[in-house]
Amino acid sequence: MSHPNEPGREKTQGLLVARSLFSAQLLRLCVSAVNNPFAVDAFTSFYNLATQMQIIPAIDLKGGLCVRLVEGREQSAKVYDRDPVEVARSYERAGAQLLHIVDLDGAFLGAASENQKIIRRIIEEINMPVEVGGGLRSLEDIQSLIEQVGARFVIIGTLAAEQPELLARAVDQFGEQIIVGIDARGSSVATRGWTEATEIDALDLAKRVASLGVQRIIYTDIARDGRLAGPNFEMTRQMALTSGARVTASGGVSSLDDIERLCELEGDGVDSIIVGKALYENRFTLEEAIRITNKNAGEKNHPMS
Ligand code: AMZ
Repeated sequence: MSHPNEPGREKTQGLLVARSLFSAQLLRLCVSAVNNPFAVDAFTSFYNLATQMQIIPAIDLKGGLCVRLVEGREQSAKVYDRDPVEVARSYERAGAQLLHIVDLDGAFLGAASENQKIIRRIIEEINMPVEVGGGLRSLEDIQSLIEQVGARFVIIGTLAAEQPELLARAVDQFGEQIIVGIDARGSSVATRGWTEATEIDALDLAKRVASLGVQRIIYTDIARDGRLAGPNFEMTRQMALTSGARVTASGGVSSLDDIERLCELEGDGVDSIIVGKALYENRFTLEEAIRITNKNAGEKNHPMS
């Protein structure tokens, strides 16, 4: 008979605890899927996203066109494509599993903009799920984006920094469909289209939103966004370690080497990478980036081969 303190027994107990936690998570997701039909697909993508590092292509919309800004400055907008629906289709053909869309007019205005019509068309035309942010400042905005426009996930920046109690209600209602965008200059969070500097520390905000139940944070180093100078690896890593939430790296990704290096942060909780300008500027293709993450996942599963 084995003794309660034997290592084998501890291992079995550990496995049992892990299994029951996993079952509890499954149950929670099933219940939320029944209560909220929009969560059914979120359930699927939860596992897709969890299996290996994801490359998430970005479409930033301004006046209905695909643009990129430099460090988020409205005046720096450069139009890269006039047909966002076709850009989205091309990303899907290249193998993306999730599309990131920012309604820049919404972020600057603080309200949903005309871009939502295009976002709805994109969602109708493609099969992959879409995460959308920019200008969501109330529960109604969030609900409408999910239920009327069809966003799988919504990204909340300003509201998360300014109204934590409202964020908590959004998380209660929409669970893991709520993603918080933490955009920072240095260590300080910026809001309202990045036009307002706050005194909120980015890592403190990450901890706070995670304690409210937020499971995913998209971290952007504003000083690197649109500059193709490489992401802020250390801060991205710290964001994941400090909060315990899963983190999407964003801002500055410029080369396949950046992708390789971000893959090294997977163990710390960084599980996805947003790529924007580098694709438009042909620094590398989406297929090449995805190939790197596939190779990495293969090596993880078969370390000796
Ligand atoms: O480039 C900008 N000036 C900018 C931008 N890309 N401003 C906001 N955003 C994005 C954030 C996040 O995804 O990265 O909009 C979302 C947050 O918007 P809001 O309105 O909730 O703060």
